[in-house]
Amino acid sequence: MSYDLEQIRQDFPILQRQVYGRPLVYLDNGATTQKPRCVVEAMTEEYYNVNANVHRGVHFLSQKATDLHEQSRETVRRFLNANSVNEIIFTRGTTESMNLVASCFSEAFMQEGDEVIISTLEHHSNIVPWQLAQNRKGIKLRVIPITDEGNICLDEYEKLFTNRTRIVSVAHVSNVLGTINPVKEMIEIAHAHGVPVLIDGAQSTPHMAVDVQQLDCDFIAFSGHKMYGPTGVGVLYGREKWLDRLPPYMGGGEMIKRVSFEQTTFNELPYKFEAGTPDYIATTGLAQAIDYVCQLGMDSIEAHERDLAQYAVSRLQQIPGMQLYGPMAYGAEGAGPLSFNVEGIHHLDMGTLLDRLGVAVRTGHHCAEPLMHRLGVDGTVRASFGLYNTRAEIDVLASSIERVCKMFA
Ligand code: 7TS
Repeated sequence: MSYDLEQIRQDFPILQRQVYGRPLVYLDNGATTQKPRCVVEAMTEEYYNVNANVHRGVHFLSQKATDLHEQSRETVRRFLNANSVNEIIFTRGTTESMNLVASCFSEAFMQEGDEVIISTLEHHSNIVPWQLAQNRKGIKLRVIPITDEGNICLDEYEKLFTNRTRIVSVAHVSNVLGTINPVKEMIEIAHAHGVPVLIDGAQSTPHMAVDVQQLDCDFIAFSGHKMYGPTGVGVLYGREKWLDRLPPYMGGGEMIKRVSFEQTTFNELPYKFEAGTPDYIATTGLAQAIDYVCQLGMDSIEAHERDLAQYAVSRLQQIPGMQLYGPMAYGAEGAGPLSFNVEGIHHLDMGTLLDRLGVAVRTGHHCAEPLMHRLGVDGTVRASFGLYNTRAEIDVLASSIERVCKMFA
């Protein structure tokens, strides 16, 4: 642990509040994270003192706002170690980034009968956009199975490649099981077949260093709000050679060079994919959040969250009737999210009663219904950790689960 946890917690005002008269124990970071003061303050400061639309004004404020917005893009580039800012597209979040690729890639490169490979443990935002493409273009989804422990079957993955495979699209980290997929290896395999790879980085970028050149991925998507930044902004990284060849996603201002009723030409990267006024206040907040986590160090954050997750596994495993899901339940290292059910207690009841004890967790299918079918459950309780959580909070989680169990006994 190389940062001062108690001091860090002071940066997040919400962590000082109570719910139902109890201290808040916020363990729903997989859904969204809390915001440090610096993020909110940078956004407020921009609204109060800089606000103007970007890329279109000659006046002072517009140029200032544009500078801030483009500096934020450079911050994201550095964060991902991308080659160029042309490869950083601002979107509304992971969902929009995934839809952009599914829509534009299938439009440009997929014919009826062509195939996309996804996995059993995907979030709906990496399933449904491909099904929309299936409806439009007649493409096929091939699904990598998982083991009972919740790991991707790599052998089966390799067998799914055919001469119709056009793209692989997989999560880096499962939002339900915390499985860390071997994406580097999966990318190597895909590239050996001449197939590009889209990574859903929603649950990895907040928790570990992600280097697009080291991974050698072709696309990666993530959300600002899951990594201590604001809602409404996310990123799509795309290799320039692919982005250049994709058609635009939405039409409108900013994404064009010249428009006439006869013919329109499109803007250069990254603007070709950024129709309309971007949420330039949110990009400022996102850049602040990135600076914040980088100052703590992604490796320190990962080490801390691994410790928390390991500790949570050891505490929860002692509870009678506890069923933990995913690789961490079988001894694998990981930083969470951690899913569980307790025998005889519905996940919704567990979540509702934990809430009354001040513990915020998520319950249900976690937007991963096919994974629920594979696990043979209709939902789980999920605790997901952030950089500010403490071992003491895990103790509260464990003792609160025990209290709920007693109520049901
Ligand atoms: N992909 C993964 C792996 C996710 O966990 C999520 C959100 C998304 C994509 C979509 O992100 P968005 O920011 O565009 O909504 N996951 C969750 C969750 O696990 N609980 O609430 C949202």
